[in-house]
Amino acid sequence: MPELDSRLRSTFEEVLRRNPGEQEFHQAVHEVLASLGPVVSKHPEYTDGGIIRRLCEPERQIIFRVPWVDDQGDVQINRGFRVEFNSALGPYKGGLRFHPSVYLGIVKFLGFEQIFKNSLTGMPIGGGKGGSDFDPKGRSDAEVMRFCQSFMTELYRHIGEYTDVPAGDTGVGGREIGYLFGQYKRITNRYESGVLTGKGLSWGGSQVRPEATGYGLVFFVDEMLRSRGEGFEGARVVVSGSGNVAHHAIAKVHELGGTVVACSDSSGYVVDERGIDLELLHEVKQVRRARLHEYADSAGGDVRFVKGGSVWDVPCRIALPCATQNELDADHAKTLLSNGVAIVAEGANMPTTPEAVRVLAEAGVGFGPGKAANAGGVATSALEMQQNASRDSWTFDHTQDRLAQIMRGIHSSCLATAEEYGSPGDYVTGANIAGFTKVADAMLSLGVV
Ligand code: NDP
Ligand code: 2IT
Repeated sequence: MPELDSRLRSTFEEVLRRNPGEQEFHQAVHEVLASLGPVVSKHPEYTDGGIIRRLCEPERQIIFRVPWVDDQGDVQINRGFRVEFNSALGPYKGGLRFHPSVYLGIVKFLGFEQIFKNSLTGMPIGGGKGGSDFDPKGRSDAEVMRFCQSFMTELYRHIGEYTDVPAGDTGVGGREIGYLFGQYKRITNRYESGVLTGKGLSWGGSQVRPEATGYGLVFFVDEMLRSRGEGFEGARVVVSGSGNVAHHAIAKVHELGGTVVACSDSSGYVVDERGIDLELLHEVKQVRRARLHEYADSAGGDVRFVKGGSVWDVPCRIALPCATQNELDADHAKTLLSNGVAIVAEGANMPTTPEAVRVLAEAGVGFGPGKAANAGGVATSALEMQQNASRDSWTFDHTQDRLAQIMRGIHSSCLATAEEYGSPGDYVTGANIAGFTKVADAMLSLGVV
């Protein structure tokens, strides 16, 4: 890990001491603090006012039992989390993740990232995250519904349009948001649309929200390419994952003239030189909820499935990690480099390890960090809240234009901030500092709370 500025070292040591064993949280905090050296030199009020120490301590952490009954009649117990990290800019905002790997350290890393990401969008939203160690794989629809209802039976008392607004993340899509919203509505007897985002179109959802993270990522990369005088036309692209973010990133790359030749899930990856067939991918992953080898089984021809392998072995010019944290390490980065990669941009949260980021930076590869590149999802959630508040609904084209405009704004604010702080072209420094200063200034104005 790179050295921290001496004024920030004790803050990081305090984070390590207070949050033992939460490796992902330590990593996320270190990555932000490593960018803040030039900021605290220029603005001693941020360290003197305890702003950074306060930012590293969540405002509230909620952990609860989620009991539910499976299809065999057996009682299952999961653990639920909601970390309300920072509300200086607006109500806590961030997704819910259902995955067996979820524990407090994962929720805290995601919540911490969310503070800066949400700030970068320019929308009035604070940062939070939640989820459960519930594993939806292999569970029936009825089991997922009972789980969501039990989860919301506790969560409802902590959230609200002006308090905390959850949405989806890994393992939580439109189906789960529906069950969660139904239970919230039943318990509270309120049709409070603005309490959750990612809703269905007929019950308060926004156009473009399902597509927003993947589309936003590709809009961001398009800006990165333009700043180098290039474009997507003819580019060979590899995407990891095959869920919400990956699917819509692939769609937008194809629309802009690139070809995504490979994608993955936790069982392996497929290579389809003609370009990933999104209809087939949707059928396999969303309708059948099956494993990715079924894509190759159904496609036939030269389509290959590589069990357990790394999708980063597939040569490409643009690599878009859209699966999970720490999925692209230094060895993967070296393989990508030797195959001629020019741009890596994160659709997932923290998918690239710090060592891999260093390898890519040293080689001059354009690197778009998640808190900037994947901010389109939460930005469109904020547009959904805006539509709910005004009891309005916008067209697809209008909403997509707003998203594209927000992504262009994030891109230019990253570059301008990186330049201002002496690291031209460094999107990591730009995103961390631009995201941080807005929150820090709000916290200074609001006093010690
Ligand atoms: P989904 O649940 O829709 O899809 C997740 C995909 O990643 C699946 O293909 C899954 O494979 C794969 N995956 C998950 N864990 C692993 C793993 N350990 N190894 C390999 N593959 C894995 O989630 P999303 O697409 O919504 O989220 C993907 C990433 O994007 C996450 O990091 C999330 O935090 C981030 N993100 C999501 C946003 C959103 O709006 N949804 C917004 C911003 C960021 P399998 O099916 O085998 O589990
Ligand atoms: O990581 C993320 O930004 C999300 N999962 C989306 C959060 C949201 O509130 O839309």
